[in-house]
Amino acid sequence: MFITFEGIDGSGKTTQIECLKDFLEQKGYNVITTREPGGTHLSERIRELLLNTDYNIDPITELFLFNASRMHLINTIIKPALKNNIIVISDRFYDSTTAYQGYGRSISLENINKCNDIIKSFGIIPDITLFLDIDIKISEERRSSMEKDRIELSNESFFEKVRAGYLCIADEEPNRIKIINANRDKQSIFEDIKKYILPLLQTSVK
Ligand code: Z5A
Repeated sequence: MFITFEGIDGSGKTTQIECLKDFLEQKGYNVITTREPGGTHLSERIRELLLNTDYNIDPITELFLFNASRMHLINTIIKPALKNNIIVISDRFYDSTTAYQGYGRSISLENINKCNDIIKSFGIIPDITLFLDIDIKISEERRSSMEKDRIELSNESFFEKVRAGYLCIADEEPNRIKIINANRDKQSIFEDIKKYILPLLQTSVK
């Protein structure tokens, strides 16, 4: 099973992924977690370039770098793990590209979909995507003490567009993408996540 988490920065993805991994492992499942951009040595190097504030990266270059990182992660980690019935939980996947580079950076959705279709042609499509929907102001408060990377330095209107984009994507694929109110405490959010994941476990091998 392939589970992805999406949401704007500071929506609590990392926190909830850790909870879900522990929960699934206690139930006896094999689980690996990964993140985008990153997750392999090469993809982590691409991540460093993408988030480095020294570079001024145009939107199309950014789009290709995210996809290069993704392809290497798929071939190196995700595909082999799924083949071995390991549950893969990824912090972000191609919905991030649609939300950030498509809706946020205004690259045409036609071009975004062309890239996403190449990725999908390798058969790696999330079984479920949990979109942690958080108010921009609350996410900013949660991240106020952290240093900002190149993308986090974007203005509030960029993140408004990204959030609106996520809501459009979720509207288009309600069976796969579940919207979770992430403005609440950690435990309440995790209870909702369990409600979506538990029914899927019946089809997964331990
Ligand atoms: N990006 C892109 O543009 N296109 C793409 O295709 C892809 C990515 C794949 C990756 O950044 C950047 O790349 C990201 C999108 C872009 N950019 N931006 N901006 P990243 O991986 O470094 O960061 P992130 O994914 O955006 O998230 P994050 O900062 O790591 O946040 P998070 O994982 O969602 O949240 P967290 O670390 O679990 O929580 C943040 C803080 O809030 C932390 O102190 C927690 O203890 C606290 N927290 C968590 N949950 C709660 C609740 N419920 N209540 C109160 N406090 C909480």
